[in-house]
Amino acid sequence: MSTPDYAEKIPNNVSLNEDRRLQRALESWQPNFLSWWESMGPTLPTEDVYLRTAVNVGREGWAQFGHVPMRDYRWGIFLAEREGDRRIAFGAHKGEPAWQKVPGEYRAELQRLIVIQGDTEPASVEQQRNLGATAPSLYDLRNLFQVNVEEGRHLWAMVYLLHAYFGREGREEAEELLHRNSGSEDSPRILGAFNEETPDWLSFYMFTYFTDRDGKYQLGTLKESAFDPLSRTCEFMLKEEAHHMFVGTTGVDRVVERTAQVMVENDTDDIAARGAIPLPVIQKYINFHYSVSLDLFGGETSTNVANYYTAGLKGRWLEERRKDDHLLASDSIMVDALADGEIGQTEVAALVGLNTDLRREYISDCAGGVKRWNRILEQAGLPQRLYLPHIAFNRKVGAFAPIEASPTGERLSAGEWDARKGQWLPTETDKTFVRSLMQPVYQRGKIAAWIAPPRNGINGQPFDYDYVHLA
Ligand code: BYC
Repeated sequence: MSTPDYAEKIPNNVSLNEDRRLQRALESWQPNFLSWWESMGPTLPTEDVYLRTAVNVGREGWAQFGHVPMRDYRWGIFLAEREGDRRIAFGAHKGEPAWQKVPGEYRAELQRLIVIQGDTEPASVEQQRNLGATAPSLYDLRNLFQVNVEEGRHLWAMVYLLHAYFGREGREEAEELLHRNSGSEDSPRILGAFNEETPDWLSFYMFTYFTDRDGKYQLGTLKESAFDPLSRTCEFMLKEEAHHMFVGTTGVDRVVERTAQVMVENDTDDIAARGAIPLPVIQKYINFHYSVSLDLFGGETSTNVANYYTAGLKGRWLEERRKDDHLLASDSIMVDALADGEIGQTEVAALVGLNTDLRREYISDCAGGVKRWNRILEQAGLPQRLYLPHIAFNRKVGAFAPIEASPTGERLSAGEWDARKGQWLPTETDKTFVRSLMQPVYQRGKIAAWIAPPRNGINGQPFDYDYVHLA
């Protein structure tokens, strides 16, 4: 029997062909991944899709574009190049050389972080699997599939780490990543937002804006990790992640643009009957996706995160640009909290407040999108504005989980919340309406009536390019 050429079969820059044990382990995982992709991945049958495939890690030419059948997409393993003498930038091991192996004392925590990260990647593919059936254009359909295959590659990235560095337990966890499923009663995905549905394209753009952005920030903190292979993997994943957020940002831009246009043309806010999405519905979708994404950062205070930081496993956003001692042992931070039952803040040790620190970075980034969308409204001459709801609104994790609050931060009783939540979160009627607009448009250069076309195509191609060939 000839030896399979894994350097070919699984494109990689980790010298897979020099490690037969690892090759075999990944060989036995690969068919399981493919059968997961077949049963839980995109449902719309396609012949091929104009996809970007990662082929290298340098600054230039790291990806190539071309029409490929999705099943033949090359899910490769790519780590950013190794920095010669990388030193740990924070925590108790600050200044020591970055680790090339997993220290025994931190094995369990590192494995847990990698499993949580890995679990989100296939979850999002599962959440988005039916969206192809209602794509507003071939351009959008292609972007959906691009996001899907890259989330698949990010799963590979985490599975590589589990297989290469965590022995039998790591291999078992890699199997579990294919067995848990988004929304499953028996074995759901680990984090809350990844068990929610993505049933329509407005949800998809909101998800790629708000939830993929959590991915950006979490990957940014893992990129600081003392465990060098994790750091290098995350660095490369962030490159792909940028496109996912572009899809979200410009997707919401285009929905708002079309809404504004229809409002102005008809001189009314009541545009549902005219086939566009009313601003209050867009606001409710923002409220939902933003609040469930805030939950993804964990509690406002967390001893887990303090331990991760001190151990050097997970840093802060842009750790090396912070002007402090990178130990934080004697610092404090004000975190959002219930103070005497009121929504307020309290002072805690900086280390236990690190989830809050990261969430704040994320929140100010999110505000950028709202500013863009409001500029679109302003340019259309409309007085309405979109906003981010209060941090205590609709929270299921952390300090505000036990209470209810309005989008402006007014504390509510359970009864008031029940009576009013339909004003703030998408109701069944809103969702049914949005879904009713979701009719597929598969003709080249055509677009659904509820969204504006993009300004530019992908990789210099025009909007009317044949981005997807349906089967
Ligand atoms: N749902 O100590 P705490 C992405 C659990 S997205 C359910 O405050 P910690 C992507 C928590 O596990 C990025 N449970 O939490 C985006 C803990 O359980 P134990 C994904 C939750 O550990 C789009 C307990 O509650 N990556 O890449 O400080 C498409 C107490 O919590 C949730 C990561 O998240 C929740 N939302 O922080 C595709 C990075 N939140 O210990 C991909 C890795 C918390 O009591 N993960 N819990 O059993 C981490 O850094 C941290 O584990 C978390 C939580 C930030 C998630």
